Amino acid sequence: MTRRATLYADSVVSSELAAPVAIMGVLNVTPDSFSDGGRYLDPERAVARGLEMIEQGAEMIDVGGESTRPGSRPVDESEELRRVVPVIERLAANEEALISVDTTKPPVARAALEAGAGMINDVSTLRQGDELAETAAAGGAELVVMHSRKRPEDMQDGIRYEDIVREVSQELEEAARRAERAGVPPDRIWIDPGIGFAKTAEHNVELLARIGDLAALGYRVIVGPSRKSFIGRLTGAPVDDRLGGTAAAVTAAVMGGARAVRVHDVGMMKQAAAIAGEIARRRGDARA
Ligand code: HH2
Repeated sequence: MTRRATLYADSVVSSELAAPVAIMGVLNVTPDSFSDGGRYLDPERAVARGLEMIEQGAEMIDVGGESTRPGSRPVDESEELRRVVPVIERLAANEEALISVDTTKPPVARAALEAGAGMINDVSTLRQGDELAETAAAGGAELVVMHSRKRPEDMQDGIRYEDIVREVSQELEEAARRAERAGVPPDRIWIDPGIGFAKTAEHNVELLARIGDLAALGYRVIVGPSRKSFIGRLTGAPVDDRLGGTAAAVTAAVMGGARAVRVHDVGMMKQAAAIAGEIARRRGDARA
């Protein structure tokens, strides 16, 4: 069975992994993403990078044509389509991984599914209505609802939470329920705390410490801490030197019950997730 087929069949376990954790490789076909911006704008290089990550063990590849880093500018629909569709078409021909499209625009999501993607990754928590969820439902696709507030341009302004984990949980649960009402089956819905989206470093750490509260909502949890600025804030490490911090965050997420992690450094994080997943499983056995 291919990894893609295994992912669809509830369990995201690839046969060689003892622990049920899937790796989503990040592929930004953008000039301005915070860590890999400009490296994969050329479709040939983007496809080669996607295939490389699949080779390293990624079960999913998340293709994005619009940066969401704090302060980034929106991209118009035709440009986003031009960036992602040819890359998705080529990667989807590979049966080994599920291709995801990182977009908030329903027409881009529809075109991506037609090109062979099987997952929509929405960083806007369905704030713009139900169309993305309806698109996922109509295409039989998986849907990630990621927590954020406002748009990337101004999301870091006036961040306020009384209880970050409770509020993120509530907002994600509401969005996931809306997705269900729009026709997406619950076992095709993923929730994501949105590390770095309208959050301070302390908020991100708090969320990682209490991933179990999100997992308790009953949807599969995916977490994307890879190379993000909270790691720089806590350690002083520049963006191209955050492997250790990312591995620690991946470990915490998996120990808390995350079923997938969205990362740039696929091989390294596959190792971290496998070991963390194995330890979490033993800990569960010991408690049972
Ligand atoms: N983070 C980013 C983008 N999309 N999707 C999910 N589900 N979870 C995340 O944490 C997440 C995401 C931001 O990171 P990146 O894609 O590396 O950078 P940019 O937005 O600058 O392209």
